[in-house]
Amino acid sequence: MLSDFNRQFLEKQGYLVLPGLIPKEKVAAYLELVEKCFAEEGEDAGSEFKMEPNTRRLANCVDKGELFVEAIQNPVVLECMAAVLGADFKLSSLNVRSANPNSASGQPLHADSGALADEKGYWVCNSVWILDDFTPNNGALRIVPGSHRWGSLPEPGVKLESEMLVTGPAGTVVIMNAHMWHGGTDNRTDHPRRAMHVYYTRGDKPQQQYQKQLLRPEVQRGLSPLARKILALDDARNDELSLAGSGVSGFLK
Ligand SMILES: O=C(O)CCC(=O)C(=O)O
Repeated sequence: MLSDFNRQFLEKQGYLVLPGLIPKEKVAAYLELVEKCFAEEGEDAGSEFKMEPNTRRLANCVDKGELFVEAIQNPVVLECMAAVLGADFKLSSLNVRSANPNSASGQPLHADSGALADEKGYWVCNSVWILDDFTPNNGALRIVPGSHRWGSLPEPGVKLESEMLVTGPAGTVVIMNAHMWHGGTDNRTDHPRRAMHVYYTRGDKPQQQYQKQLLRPEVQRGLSPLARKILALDDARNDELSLAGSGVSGFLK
């Protein structure tokens, strides 16, 4: 499914924009589920991972609805993950981030999990599922193309000419080599800017959120063999890694 052109673009630039990957009706269904979770969780929303000023966040989403379980198995996204991480990868976490209206929701540039590529190569790759159109004013993602190849992390407050804003309609998925420097921006509109982060890591690294511990038994019982594999539920190496120390994400250490 991934053309040579797109594969090379992802390798070189560190990102790939996939417009229309989520059909309109699905976007609406995700938004409904996301808002239901926010309403149910109230002040606690996001607490399984981290809270962030001027945003609403959800964490541990695989536990929170069949649609989220479906998201981690998207074949196009999985193929992109394999292109960046190699064949041995798993879900690290599935979170939602909603930049609040008229707020300083911007983030410093960062690489997810503060990750630098190691001797085996890249080990973090994210997919940003756009649920509200990303526009120049509503807190769209900013990225520094090519920075995943620099082997360094951004200094606090750094601003680069090569930085660009990723805008696009709801239903777009942005694949992001998560070593590439990136961050959210301020939302200067009257509406929330909501996106899902379906985040994967290489098999020999800990999950940001240890799925086996976080997913309720009834959820685990209902999963397909593919979903179990992606979640590394039957992988003893992952148990050891993830119990030893969970991989924190982004600048949210
Ligand atoms: O939602 C976004 O625009 C980016 C969020 C991000 O990079 C993060 O939370 O680590």
